[in-house]
Order: sequence, then structure tokens, then C-alpha cells
Amino acid sequence: MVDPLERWRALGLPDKPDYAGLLTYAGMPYTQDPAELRGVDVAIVGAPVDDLVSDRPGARFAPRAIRAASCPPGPHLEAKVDALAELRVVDFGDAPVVPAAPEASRRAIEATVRQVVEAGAIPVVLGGDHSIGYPDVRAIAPHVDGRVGIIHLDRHLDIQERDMDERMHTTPWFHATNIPNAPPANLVQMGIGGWYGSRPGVKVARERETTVLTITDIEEVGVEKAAEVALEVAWKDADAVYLSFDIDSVDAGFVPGTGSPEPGGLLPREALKLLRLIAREGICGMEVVEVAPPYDVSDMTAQLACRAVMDVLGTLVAEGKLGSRKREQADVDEAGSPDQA
Ligand SMILES: [Mn+2]
Repeated sequence: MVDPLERWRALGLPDKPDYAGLLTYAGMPYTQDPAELRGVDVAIVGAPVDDLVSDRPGARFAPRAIRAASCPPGPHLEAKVDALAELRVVDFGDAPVVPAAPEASRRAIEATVRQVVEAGAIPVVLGGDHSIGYPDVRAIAPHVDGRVGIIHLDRHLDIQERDMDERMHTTPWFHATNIPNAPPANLVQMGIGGWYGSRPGVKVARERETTVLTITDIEEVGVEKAAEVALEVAWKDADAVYLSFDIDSVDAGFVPGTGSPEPGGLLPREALKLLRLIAREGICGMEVVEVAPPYDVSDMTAQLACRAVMDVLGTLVAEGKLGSRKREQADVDEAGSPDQA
């Protein structure tokens, strides 16, 4: 395990400047050794691929950009949570992807995420284009006893069978919902809509009866109610829920750095709130996809991706789903409370 803060700590300094030292997510320790994931709560995995986009490439640069934009450790003032202090987080580096070899990259992403899951940690995958949704769920689903629900925030359905090629970033949920314990009945797609509407995707979503909450649905019922509906559907008869956050679910005005920007999406505040409400029930993994740094301005898209991860981690800690508060509770449960005795 490499601690990027080591040289600063040696001088008696508790922190390093954000721009200096090894580039890891929020300055967290770095390892590529799966044996070092034992006892870790969360492992960050980069999936730097964009071979499978239907429009503008650039998402291959996102893991580095999100790491560079990642917030310095510290507490969330309103939530009174210091997620990175209460969790054991490591940066597990990037999956060993191969450019222009989508099959090899897919296998590499699946294998790297599987190492995290097998170690008992929660994977947080920094895409990459949305094609990574399929290898990510494939790595996780076999390790869940029952069903896995999927909550997917996006302007696009990404559920068509093929789009020139069957592995494109417009197809991950077609393949993922073919996994026996990730059925379409537990897939919720939120924020969908706009002029890029995919006819083949709409057809598949209707045939498979996935739950689609359009951006207008969310606006009409409000973020709280939308989250309530999503949780109810995704968790129905399920043992775990996977969270997929496409940054283009947010209005193009706030996320210029994405391949298929869509005007009229969620406000960043709404997206973060939605993510926090969803994370309250716990997650088995998360991905942030479609950040494309070459089109970004002042790192604002990468910053939002970083905040999305931080808000989810903070919620998991605050709700006792992960980290030291959960461990303390487990100790209490093990010791037995008086009324159980
Ligand atoms: Mn999208």
C-alpha cells in the first residue's frame, strides 16, 4: 500500500497540497494488490475506456480527471460526516484496459471489479463510457445471493440490443438484465428524456417492463417521491442495489465535459440529493460514467463526479450502512443488547 501523504507526514504535516504527490482519489492510499483489499470498505477502480461511444470520445481521460478534481479529505458540514475518516478507502488503480480492444477491456474491468467484490469491499468505478455498466454488474451479481436491483440515472435509456455494435455504450442494460439475478423488473431508469430518445431502447424498455422515470416525471413528483419509487422497485425481492450515475443526467449547462450532453436535465443539487436518498438504503457498488475531460470547463464536470461519489459515501456512513459506525453497531449486536438476553 502506498500512502501519498507519507513524505508530508514524515515532516509532521497532516496533509499535502492537492496538486502534489501521487494522483489517487482524494489522496487515499494506493494499491494494485488484491491481497491488500482485505478489511477495506471501498475501493476506487478506474475504467478508462471510450472505444464504444456513439458520439464524442474522451471518457478514457475521466478516471485521472476525477482523481485530480477529487475533494480534499474533510467533514461534510451539514451532514456532520467525515466519510474518508470513517471509511477504509483505497484507490485500486485502473483496470488494465487495452485501446481498440473492447472485449479485452471489458474482461479487464470485470476482473478488476471482481477482485474488489471478492475482498468484501464495495467497488466505486470511475468510467469510462457507459459500456462499463455490463462488466461492472457481471462482476458483482454472482456474489449476491438473491436479486440485484439497478438504479440508473441518465438522460438515455442505454438498453438497446445493438447500436452498430452490441457492446456500445447505448447497450449495457440490455445485457445486464439478461443476467439471471439482475432482472429488468428491478431496473429503474431515472432522468430519461429529451430529443436523443432511442427508439430501439424505448422498445426494449417497454418489452422488458423496466421502470422509467423521465425527467418530467421527476420534476412533477419531486426528487423525494422519485427516490421513494425507485427504491421500492429496485429493492423489491432484491438483496442488493447497484447505482449507475451517468453524468449527462445533469443539465448540459453544468456538465460540458461529457460525450452526449443534454439540455434540460437535473440540476446538480437535485442529482446529488437523489443520489443521497438512494444511498440511504445501501448499495453493493457504484459507477460514475461519461465524464469526458477534453470538453470540460474548469474541471466542473469532473468535480461533480467527485462530489457524487463523496455524497454517496457520506450517506453510507451516516446511515450506518458502511464504515466505523456500522462496525460499532455490529460490535453492540454481537455483545447482545439487554432485551435480547
Ligand atoms: Mn447518457
